[in-house]
Amino acid sequence: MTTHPQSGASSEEDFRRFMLEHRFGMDEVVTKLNILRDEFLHLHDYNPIESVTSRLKSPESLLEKIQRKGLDLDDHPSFDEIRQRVVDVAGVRVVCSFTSDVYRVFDVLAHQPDIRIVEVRDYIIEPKPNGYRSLHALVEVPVFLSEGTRPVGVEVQFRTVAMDFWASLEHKIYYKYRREVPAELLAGLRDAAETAYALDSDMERLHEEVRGLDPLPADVVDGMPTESPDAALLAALRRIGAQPDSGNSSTGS
Ligand code: 0O2
Repeated sequence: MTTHPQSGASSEEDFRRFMLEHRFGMDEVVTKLNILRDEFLHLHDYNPIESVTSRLKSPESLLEKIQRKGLDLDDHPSFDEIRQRVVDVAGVRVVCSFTSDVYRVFDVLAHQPDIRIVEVRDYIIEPKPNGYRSLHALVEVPVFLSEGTRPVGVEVQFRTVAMDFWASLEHKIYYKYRREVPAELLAGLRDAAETAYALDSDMERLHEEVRGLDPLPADVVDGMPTESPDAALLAALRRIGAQPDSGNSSTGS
């Protein structure tokens, strides 16, 4: 049976299968991360995971990336070739509070016995020239189908809130200007990326300092304003002091 992405009925079925397998793999990884998040939330005094989201590449975006990766559709590349070149058909994004959390959550996931780490790209230590920072891990997870087990590749992006804020703005600008972003905007984005990274470093330092202190009393935490320019700092203090997000206002002691 041919596995051409664009010809004939069997290809349509192959394409459906290709996308479904990626969705299953993505769902497996999301479940793993949500379990970790719930465990941290309910059984530990600190939750490093702010959010877990996922997306399957749209057919249009997949076609565009197949071409960007140098595959010629006229050559009818097989789904195996596409799988090898386009590794982010299934994508999961984990947003963490602090940079150290990014590595901590990655490490916990990477040590799960059914996860195989295929490749890691550390754009935090080595940001892209435009300022983009994130930790990218290509993982392989087994998907159990009626006909057997299939390893599926999923790209997991780990980043902080500040990195995520920057990346979503950059993504919007990139598409607004159809990839022809004016030079001064590019320079502004690079500066903003540095500012975001400096904020991450400051918050990390404060977080470490606060962690070394006794937990804050509940009445102090409850009296903290919720709207403030330092909302992120307050959120960190609250998390350490009393977990108000989970509706629990105990001191955590
Ligand atoms: P979308 O819309 O998220 O699906 P390579 O040619 O190997 O260097 P590749 O294969 O794109 O590049 O891999 P890389 O660099 O790991 O990027 C994979 C995904 O990371 C991208 O997917 C984006 O989601 C995100 N990403 C990478 N670089 C940037 C960046 O500079 N800015 C932003 N905002 N996101 C980035 P897609 O398919 O490009 O996009």
